Amino acid sequence: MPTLSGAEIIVRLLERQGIEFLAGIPGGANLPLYDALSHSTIRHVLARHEQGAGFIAQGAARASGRPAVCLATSGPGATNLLTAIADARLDSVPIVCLTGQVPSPMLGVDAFQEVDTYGLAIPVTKHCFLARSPLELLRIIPEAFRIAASGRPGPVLVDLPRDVQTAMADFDEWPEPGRADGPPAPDAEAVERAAELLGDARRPLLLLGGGAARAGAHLAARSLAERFSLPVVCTLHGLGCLPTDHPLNLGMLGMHASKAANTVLEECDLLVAVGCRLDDRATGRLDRFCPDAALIHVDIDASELGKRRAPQASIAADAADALTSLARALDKRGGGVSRSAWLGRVVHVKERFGLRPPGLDDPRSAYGVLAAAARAAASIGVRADGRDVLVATDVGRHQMRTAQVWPLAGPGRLLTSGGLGTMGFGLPAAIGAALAEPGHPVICVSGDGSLLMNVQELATAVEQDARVKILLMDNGCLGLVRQQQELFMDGRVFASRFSARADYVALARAFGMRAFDLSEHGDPEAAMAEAFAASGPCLIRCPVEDEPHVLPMVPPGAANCEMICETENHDAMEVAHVHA
Ligand SMILES: Cc1ncc(C[n+]2csc(CCOP(=O)(O)OP(=O)(O)O)c2C)c(N)n1
Repeated sequence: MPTLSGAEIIVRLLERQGIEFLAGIPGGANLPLYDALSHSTIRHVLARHEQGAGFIAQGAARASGRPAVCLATSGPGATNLLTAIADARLDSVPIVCLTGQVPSPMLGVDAFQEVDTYGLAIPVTKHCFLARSPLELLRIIPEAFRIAASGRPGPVLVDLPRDVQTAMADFDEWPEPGRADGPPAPDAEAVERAAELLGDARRPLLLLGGGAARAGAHLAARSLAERFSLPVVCTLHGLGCLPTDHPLNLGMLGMHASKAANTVLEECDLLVAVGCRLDDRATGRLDRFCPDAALIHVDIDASELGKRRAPQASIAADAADALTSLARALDKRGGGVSRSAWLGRVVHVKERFGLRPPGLDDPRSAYGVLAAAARAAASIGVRADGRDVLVATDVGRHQMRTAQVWPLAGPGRLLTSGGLGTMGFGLPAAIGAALAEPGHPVICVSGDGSLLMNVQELATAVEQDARVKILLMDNGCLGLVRQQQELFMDGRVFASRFSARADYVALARAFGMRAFDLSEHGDPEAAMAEAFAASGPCLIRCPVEDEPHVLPMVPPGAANCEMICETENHDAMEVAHVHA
């Protein structure tokens, strides 16, 4: 019968859970937990800001698909963590956040470093616990992991008053580690109804989101698409589900999609949306999204079905299971309509309206440097098991360019803050990914605005010798904001230029990181390949002063078909309906 303190119980439960490392910052209210951790085999990653710790955990969870852990003390430690938690909630990332709290008898008296962490966290977590006794931890900690990983994943917070960490408890048995519940099986009737709709559709389109990527549904999706002639579009988090050069792949939909993708959405008569929540960045003005289409919605989270648009059929299930059942039901029905006119139209639209980013061949341009980096990464990144580089981004123009042109070899390779759009995500998320998946080089595409939001984590990257390669797109401004001011505020650029410019190469070196300026290298691609192949972190400054706008772009509040394109500013899209 073990007799252990609450802090020791937590650490043993984390070990039993298989946690290999966690990120955090100690303080008075979580010191007992840190003391217990000092006797553990679990590696502690000392972040330099709690938001950094939260994003390190997120990077690890996104890259590995398993829940990851971060720690913070009470008060400012907990509030600093909240942005990373909210970000995990919107992007469905399983993290378990353990926060120190003032001793239970002092709760509610405005004690030193007391905030109502539980109350603050409720709206941004999937679930929240306030531990009241060390024995209760035997239930709460495995439950936190179960909830974080089950169904639609998300962040769970456990608030730990200091006295709960120090109190001793006797107990008989360790609980089983918390594991994800099995997903609900696809309902046969719902599958049948969906198969009927899909069987009869003349212009169907498959939309794959982060849920499809996370469920490993890319193979089932590809097979369905190829066998039943469905062109495919992806959300930001669904990118990589189909190879970039697959003939049925139209790439990303929505705000920065190709005109081809948004045109096909405009023309489809059935949208099969899988593992996505039809958020506004993807749909544009909702009442004008896929105006002629019926909707089949597949999501593991039943509360997403009908949340934004009423579906004609819906399946609450794991994406891979649902797509496999759907294919089986279609096989049983047999026959089906010819979709050759639709596929012909898609080929035409792709040829005519596919993305043609400017400067792709010039490694010193904003798009070209990414294309060169992707080639350099491919030359060193692919391992025998076929796993390649992971790409983390920050938020801004560089993020959308990466989504547009980085050729992803599989799902889940792009780590990016899609829902909350949090600048400062990139560097710490890349560190977490590199630590969780040490075989993968991780490339972090950042902007000079975003990098400064969690620049302190350069120290963490160096300390951990994380294999993170930062491609810093240095344009001296908050590029995406400036773009919006130029396009939508009649060119009134305000508060979006930096008049004081940092020397980022010197800054990285000051943290002990290797760094170089791409403009000083004759062959940028070779210089990047060399940097990517080396162990440890590195910063590569890419000057992109006169970058063009990232286009196409759907103006805020507009319909996707009102996107601004390269050549025909503000012109509505040509839409030719095909009734084959
Ligand atoms: C924490 C946070 N604050 C503000 C914003 C609003 N915002 C979106 S993009 C952007 C500019 C990003 O600049 P930078 O990182 O330099 O990237 P660029 O657009 O220049 O490529 C800003 C301020 C945000 N997304 N996140």
